[in-house]
Amino acid sequence: MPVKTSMADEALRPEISAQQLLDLARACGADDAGLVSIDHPAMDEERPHVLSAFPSTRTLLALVKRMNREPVRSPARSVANLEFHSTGREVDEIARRIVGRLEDSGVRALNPAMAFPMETERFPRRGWVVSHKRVAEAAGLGKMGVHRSLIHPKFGSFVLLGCVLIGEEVETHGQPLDFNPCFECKLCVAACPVGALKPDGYFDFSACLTHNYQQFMGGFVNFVEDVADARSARDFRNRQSYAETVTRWQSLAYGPNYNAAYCIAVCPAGDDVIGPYLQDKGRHLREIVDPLKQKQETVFVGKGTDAADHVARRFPHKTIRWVRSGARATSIRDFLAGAPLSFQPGKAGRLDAVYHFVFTGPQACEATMTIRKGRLEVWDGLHGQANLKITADGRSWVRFVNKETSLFRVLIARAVKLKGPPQLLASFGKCFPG
Ligand code: B12
Ligand code: SF4
Repeated sequence: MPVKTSMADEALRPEISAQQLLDLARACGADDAGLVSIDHPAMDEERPHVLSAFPSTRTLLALVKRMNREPVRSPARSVANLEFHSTGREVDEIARRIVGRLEDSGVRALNPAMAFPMETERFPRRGWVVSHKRVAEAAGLGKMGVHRSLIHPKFGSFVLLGCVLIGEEVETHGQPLDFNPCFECKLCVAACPVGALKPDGYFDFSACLTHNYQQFMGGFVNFVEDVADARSARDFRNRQSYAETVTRWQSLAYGPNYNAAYCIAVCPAGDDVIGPYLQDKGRHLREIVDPLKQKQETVFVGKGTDAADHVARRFPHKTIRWVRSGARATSIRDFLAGAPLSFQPGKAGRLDAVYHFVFTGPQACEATMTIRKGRLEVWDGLHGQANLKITADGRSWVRFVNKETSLFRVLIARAVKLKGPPQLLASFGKCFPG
């Protein structure tokens, strides 16, 4: 590809224009593309992760690839997942092709994965190198809707995202959209089998992860532990059904077996999508939303979770399969970072309390958690007047939250000490049933 090279002392530094990069993205197969500077304020949270993967990053080239709509809408998971995987592979190939072409022109660039593989030694904290949603939003390629996925103004929710990190500055960047294609119809809220999406925009991360990602990542760990714990083949079959074991094989052989992506399937937003919906909303419900809601299927939920209540109330024809949480804290850092992700607003009810945590030992640190009006806030350090103060050896606390030891044992061993009413610890536990 043509690259402008400046004269004499600048000759070693190739110059590339914004338009050349956007044209290159399209030539390599992207359906849309946009540019963001690494210095953009929207990149504040991403910057350290991006620079740690590619310290020379100056510009991010956001990529959009559209998915075919009907396969994504199908109640047949094999069909929808094939579309996700095929488009996902295309995104990775497009990004890799761009990097190759840039490298041939003397421009340094790097392609983070579309989704997998991830930096799994950081699981269950942040495993991804860069948040493609954030880059795409900042580049003006769409906005996140109620369902938390990016909605492209033309292709709607039926897109997968990628990006290329580029070691050069460009003269112009994209501008975020001045409107959100999401028009808050809440069809995504109604279709989600585990109620992960709330009408007010709250996202129950653990409900989504536990059901949707049951056959891989943390769900796979649970599967392996069942293999290890089983006393015989018959005992194992009581823990994992024949179909579940085969599904896990399929996930390993052909790619993650997502159990639902109904939030994307039912979304009518986007210029290419909305026409038929506006013409006949009843037909959209009958032909696209209802088959997913009415599908008789297994739904994976943790005991005592909001998701379990939701399935029983909204989808009694679906079969509940009780499972352990897919995400697990292995350190105090994980516990503090993961608390907002596993918090269950429905279980918090009217609880209004401030918790102080003082962790001792190698993982020593202090933190405050406030639960009020069904919301959890977590801060470093001790703030405000505590209703319950918990002083705990970090390792024992992690074992306790993972249910590897009981509260009785850690209290007797004085590995955990409470100052305040112990029933507040029970109320706290109910908010994190996983
Ligand atoms: C982590 C992740 C997930 C997590 C969390 C989703 C989320 N809302 O962030 C889970 C496992 C639940 C998930 C599920 C799905 N995902 Co996903 N996922 C990602 C990933 C790796 C990063 C997401 C991200 O940017 N988070 C950061 C911020 C911007 O997200 P947020 O919504 O503002 O806030 C949430 C997260 O920060 C999360 N969070 C905060 N801390 C942590 C820590 C951990 C460990 C995790 C996991 C999450 C997490 O909690 C916040 C509140 O919900 C991207 C790939 C990538 N590298 O970008 C794909 C991506 C977002 N996923 C995608 C898809 C398609 C899905 C599924 C449809 C999968 C499927 N086929 O069934 C579902 C849809 C769920 C939904 N409604 O959001 C697409 C979305 C495409 C689009 N149009 O936007 C992406 C962009 C992959 C891609 N390259 O196209 N996903
Ligand atoms: S289904 Fe409706 S509410 Fe949900 S993201 Fe799409 S437009 Fe927004």
